Amino acid sequence: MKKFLDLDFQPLANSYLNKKNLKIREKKFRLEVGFNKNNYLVSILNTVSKEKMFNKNYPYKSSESQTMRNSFKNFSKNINKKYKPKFIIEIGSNDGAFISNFDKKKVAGVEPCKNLANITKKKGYDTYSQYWDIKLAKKITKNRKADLIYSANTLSHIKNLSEIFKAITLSINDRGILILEDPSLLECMKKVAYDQFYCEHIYVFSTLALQKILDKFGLEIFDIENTKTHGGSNRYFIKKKRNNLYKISKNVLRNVKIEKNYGLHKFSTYQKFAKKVLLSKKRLNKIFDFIINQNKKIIGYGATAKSCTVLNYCKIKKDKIDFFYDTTSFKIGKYLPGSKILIKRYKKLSKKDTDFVFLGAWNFQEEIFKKEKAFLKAGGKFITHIPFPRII
Ligand code: JHZ
Repeated sequence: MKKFLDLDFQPLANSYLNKKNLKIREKKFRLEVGFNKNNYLVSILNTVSKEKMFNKNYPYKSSESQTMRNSFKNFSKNINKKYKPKFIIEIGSNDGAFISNFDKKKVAGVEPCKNLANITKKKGYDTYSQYWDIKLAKKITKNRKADLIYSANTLSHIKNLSEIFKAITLSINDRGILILEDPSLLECMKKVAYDQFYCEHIYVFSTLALQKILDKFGLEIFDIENTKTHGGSNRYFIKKKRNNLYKISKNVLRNVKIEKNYGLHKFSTYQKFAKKVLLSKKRLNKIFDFIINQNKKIIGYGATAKSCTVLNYCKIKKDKIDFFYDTTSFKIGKYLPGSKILIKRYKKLSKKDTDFVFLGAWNFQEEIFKKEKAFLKAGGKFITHIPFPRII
């Protein structure tokens, strides 16, 4: 693994602080990103134990955005129509944004964060509040193997991919499929979205890297959908190599070609990206300084895990952003890690309250701009760093 990016010392992205903990020195780790020239995998170099990140206090809920609820709903309909699965397992079921679209008898969720697992358990969904591994896979599939395993924004969080894929291959039947959905490395590079890297995102996958990894477990990608969620993701349709039910779609070769043309198999591409990241930091700070020098007020919108990387890397603290708005109950009244900026319950934006809004949840720009039409019409401005720092 060869390092190409250094994002400084970072606290745990989803460890929001209570008021009483503000004075306590936070644990930080060095956030560095590297490239493996043998399997093309891009990953962070220092990892944090899963128990420290994914536990009963996990604050992120997938159902918090209309975009994600719609995406899961539409995709569930497609799955039922196309594959007619009788038994589905979701790895990383969070608060049930995906599984709640299915008949309770047909799905099982796996979610190690107890606070989230309890939400779907209460709704009557079979939910295993454990980390996905071979032992758990055997337990869940003791009486029936899965026709489909789905996992969105979860695999990029799990260090031991070998255990994961072994558990998956023994859980799906021979006609069964695996669908993985994770942020696309290509989109991350193109958008200079360096905030896709934080403690939880151990990997940001390319098709090139995933193909190499899957090959070791007798698995292969037979189709790819490029989706808009989370700043541009790939939805990979995967099968056992010996399963001849599905033909390999042209989309697979197309994605591989595009990634190779961009140079995702070359270290020099990542070195160029690192230079762009440095420039992005300088420009974002210039924008903040320009606004603050005019005595204008800036607030944040969407206290995302991604914001943690940006704010701590660019050293933007509460002297620059008054507070963040967020809709997530677990986050309200707490403070962002590192920058210690207060998170307030979301209120519709008004030009009377603020002049500028830093878009922490840039991946939901469309949804947010629709919601805040009145603010924009009144001359309110957003600040974004994607794909380059600017005022909108
Ligand atoms: P969002 C999390 O990352 C963590 P984050 C995790 N590691 C991951 O991989 C991705 O999710 C999938 C708020 N919001 O989705 C809600 C509003 O307040 O970009 C959320 O707190 N108003 C599992 O945290 C945050 O913004 C709104 O209108 O980077 C969005 O977080 C909308 C749309 C969102 O993920």
